[in-house]
Amino acid sequence: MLSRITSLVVTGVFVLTLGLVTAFAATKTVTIKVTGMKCAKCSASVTKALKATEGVEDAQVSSEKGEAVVKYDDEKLNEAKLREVINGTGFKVAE
Ligand SMILES: [Cu+2]
Repeated sequence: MLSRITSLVVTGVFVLTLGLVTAFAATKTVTIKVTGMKCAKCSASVTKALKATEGVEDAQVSSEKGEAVVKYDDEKLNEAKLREVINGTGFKVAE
């Protein structure tokens, strides 16, 4: 009986901890202005490069708007790194 309560408590603590970790795992969304994209192929290549980057959870790139909306894990990436990735595609991040 006691061990059953113990295991229930352990499970409860585990679930709580997992919930907290999930809540604090910072997913950030940033909008980065990108210049030079002319068509859907341009935005597709930026999207591909971003999505291939470790820590990027989602990337929506629009050549019409000239921007990339990137959802990323704050613990693995930062905005500077994302700018580097975009610059690496040949398109330029607008400062
Ligand atoms: Cu193009």
